[in-house]
Amino acid sequence: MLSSQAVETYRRDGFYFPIDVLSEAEAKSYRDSLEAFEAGHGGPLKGDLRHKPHLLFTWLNDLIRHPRILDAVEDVLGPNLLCWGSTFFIKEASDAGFVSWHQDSTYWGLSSPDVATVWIAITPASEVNGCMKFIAGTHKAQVDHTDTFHKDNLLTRGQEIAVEVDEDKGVLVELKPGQASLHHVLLFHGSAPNRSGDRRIGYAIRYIPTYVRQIAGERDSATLVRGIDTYHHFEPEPAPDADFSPAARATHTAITQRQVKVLYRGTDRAEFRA
Ligand SMILES: O=C(O)CCC(=O)C(=O)O
Repeated sequence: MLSSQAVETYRRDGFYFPIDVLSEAEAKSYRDSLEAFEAGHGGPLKGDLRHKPHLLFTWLNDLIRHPRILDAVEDVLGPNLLCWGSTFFIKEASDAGFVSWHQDSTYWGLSSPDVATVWIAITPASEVNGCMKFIAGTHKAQVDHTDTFHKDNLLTRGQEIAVEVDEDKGVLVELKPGQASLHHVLLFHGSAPNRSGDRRIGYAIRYIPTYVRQIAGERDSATLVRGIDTYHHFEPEPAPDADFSPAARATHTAITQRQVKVLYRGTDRAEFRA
């Protein structure tokens, strides 16, 4: 899927984009599915429903296995792949929500930096609506973070990088609906508020090779999406039998409650905020 030059760019810079995954019409149908659910359930998707929603909705469980996505991820992480997580990053129109500069690795508790995110634009992602910004070449080492718990920060702890970030070097990750970016778990990235009149919707999927382990918390779970898992470091996760079914909700609640303990370890919080 990725050219050798694209793989080299990913290894050198810690990211690569754009990758054409869905057509604009397919991206629109994902938006429609999300918004049909929201319309029947009291408004914008919130809290734990934004996390691991592929365990709740069949259409997202299909998306995490999309061959074009997995082909690109295989090019950088190899053939045996688990989906460890996924998150909707939704910024409402003219909303103060933002994402501080951070490295994903900071609180995930994973044993290796061989972790990649595919962020799919369900709506356009532009400078005006608060697309992500990446800083090339910052994926070589973990740096310290400070937890701010800022009310408008979309990250769990509002964590931000504690060293100076040269914002002028930020590369705008502008994407059309259906396009994706790929970024390394150590890459410095963040995003500004949405100043447009429409929602900005992105769906971030986190992939790991099967040899990675959870080293920070209780036993963790993940979904095998390609190849074979000879390590069994993660409990296998069931795909939802139907959208938002009682069984899918029970599984999702149990799994996200366990995950929240890892993400908030060392604090007195135990609930996803955004
Ligand atoms: O959607 C955003 O603006 C930020 C997403 C992000 O931080 C991530 O996918 O790791």
